[in-house]
Amino acid sequence: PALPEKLCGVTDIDGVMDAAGLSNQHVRDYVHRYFELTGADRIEVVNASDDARLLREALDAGELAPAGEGRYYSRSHPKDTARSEERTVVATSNPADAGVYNNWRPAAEMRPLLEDRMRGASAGKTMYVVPYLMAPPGSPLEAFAAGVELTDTRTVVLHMIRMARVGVDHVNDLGDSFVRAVHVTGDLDSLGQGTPDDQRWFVTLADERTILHYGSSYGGNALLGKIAHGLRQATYDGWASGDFLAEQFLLLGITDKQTGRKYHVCGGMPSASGKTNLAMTLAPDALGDRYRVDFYGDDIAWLRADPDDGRIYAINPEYGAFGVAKDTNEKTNPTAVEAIAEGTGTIFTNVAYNEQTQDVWWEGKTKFPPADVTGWRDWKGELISERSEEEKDAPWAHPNSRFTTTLANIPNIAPDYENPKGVPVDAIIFGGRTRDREPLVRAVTDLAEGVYDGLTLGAEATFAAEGTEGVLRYDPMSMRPFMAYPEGAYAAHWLKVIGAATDQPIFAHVNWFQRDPEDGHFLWPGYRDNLRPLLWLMQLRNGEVTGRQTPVGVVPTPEELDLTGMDLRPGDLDTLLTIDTARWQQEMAHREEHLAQFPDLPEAIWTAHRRVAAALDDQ
Ligand code: GTP
Ligand code: SPV
Ligand code: MN
Repeated sequence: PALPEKLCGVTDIDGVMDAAGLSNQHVRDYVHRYFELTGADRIEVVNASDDARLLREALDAGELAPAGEGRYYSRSHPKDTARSEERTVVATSNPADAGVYNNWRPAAEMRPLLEDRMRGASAGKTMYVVPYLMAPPGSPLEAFAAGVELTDTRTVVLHMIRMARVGVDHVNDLGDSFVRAVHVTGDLDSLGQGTPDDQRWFVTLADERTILHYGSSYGGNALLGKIAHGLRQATYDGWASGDFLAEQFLLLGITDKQTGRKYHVCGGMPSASGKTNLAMTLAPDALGDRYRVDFYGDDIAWLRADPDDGRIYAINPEYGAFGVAKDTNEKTNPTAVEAIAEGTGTIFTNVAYNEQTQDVWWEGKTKFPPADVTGWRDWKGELISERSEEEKDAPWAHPNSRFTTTLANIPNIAPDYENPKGVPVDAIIFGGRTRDREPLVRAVTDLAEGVYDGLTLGAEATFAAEGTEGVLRYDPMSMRPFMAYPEGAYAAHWLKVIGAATDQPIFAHVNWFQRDPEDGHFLWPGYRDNLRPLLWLMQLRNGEVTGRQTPVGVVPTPEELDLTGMDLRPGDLDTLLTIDTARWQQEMAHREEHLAQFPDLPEAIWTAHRRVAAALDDQ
């Protein structure tokens, strides 16, 4: 049906909401309030079935370009290409909610600040009303999963339809229990991004279950169901309700076809450290047809203890994948290549684009960029053929360029990925990019030591300015940018939720990124071969192998790892499985400083730290 148009300066908002079947009065009041505040010209209520029409409109408006059959290309503003941690705040009314990483501010200060920025800022635009659900319908955690994003940008809507379950049915019967998520893009040309006069703010008013984001239309800054709700709001809700954990975790299943056993592994790796790749992995061909790996999720998992069988269950609240394009190719990730093929509805953002052939390219898609540069433009839209001598080696794609594809496109999607209950978790793994010290895998069988390991997760500093060489940028449980309450309480909540399970998962720390100190090559080839240490971990959990006890956990013996078909360099395997005591002792001093930042850290975590330190000293 044709939507009522703006009449004499007054849009018939109620008429639009009636026509779309949006009946929840609390939602309607919220829409009215922000329609007036932002000064939008029109509203439109979105259901997932609007996708085809919105795509056509976006193509007509030049917001998207075709990237072959059933695929799309978009470019973000060049000053708007990633999440901004400095401008991200969690605000509540309780100063005791301030932690080290959550950038806490008083809600009473932030709400007016954001609403001032948003006032009139959507003039001339359409306000899209996007009701969504961050959970499989019927999940025990559904009460925390519903939200309504209001956004003034059409491509954000198209991303939301791919990344979340979208439609009015998800919110009509909920009364007031939905997250209010307002996104206003602002004038990206004049927001002073990254300068002392930065105008952007990305605020989660956690105890009001309200998200106000101003000044970006990219990724986690703008798709509010994903990071702002699925992580920041949900991690706060999980703590406030006492019921669950929300973590930046991948979630996968491994089926041993020979025995019929199925295992589920979830885990945290900091942003850009390999979650999507691990969840989309396939069993290495060399292992024959013995194992199947199922994708459940690549970025967010919500975890709870189930009183019925005493196990930890995990769901992926998302409905799609927002994956890093760089280095995605047939060899590293054939699953991803298929998930983003023509006909999948995939949207690429900030890769390179050929306007004549409608082809896309990014660093690592092929070894070298296309030899014939005719028609190719880089992520900023500049013609490659017109690059100056200084520009000629610059990347064609932005390093944080991404693809957005819906879960159903992923060839190894688990058959039961929509099971509302979720799946029982056998192992929780943590892994960061570390060039030395961390072995390929070390298992941790004690709960407090596992939580301690998560809290001391880090990735090596990538810029000299970010830290001293060899010192990690700690990223507890890979949640540093998404932390919403104090770290001491976070650790206690972890001990409580996982401790409530009578059949607890095993923990492990993994590292795919050890390098040779001489020539810098990766000691472990990674990607599909990462299944091998996970298989060992499942065997350890089953008591089929014993490994070798070290001060920092149980490490496989070389014979226990299935290395069929690999040709590791001599010596590399030894390094991959060795614990360098001196290097670890250095690290323990840094950990002590890191943990000391958090008041109220549970004593069990300190005990675990001291136990590891003492075991290293005994070596
Ligand atoms: P976010 O979406 O930002 O949270 O990132 P992510 O953790 O999902 O990381 P992703 O899987 O997209 O990988 C990030 C980068 O690491 C990509 O360029 C990958 O190609 C690379 N990578 C992933 N796994 C491996 C691996 O096992 N070995 C090596 N050497 N690189 C890897
Ligand atoms: C991350 O940065 O960890 C992401 C991408 O998953 S974004 O949605 O932009 O936050
Ligand atoms: Mn992520």
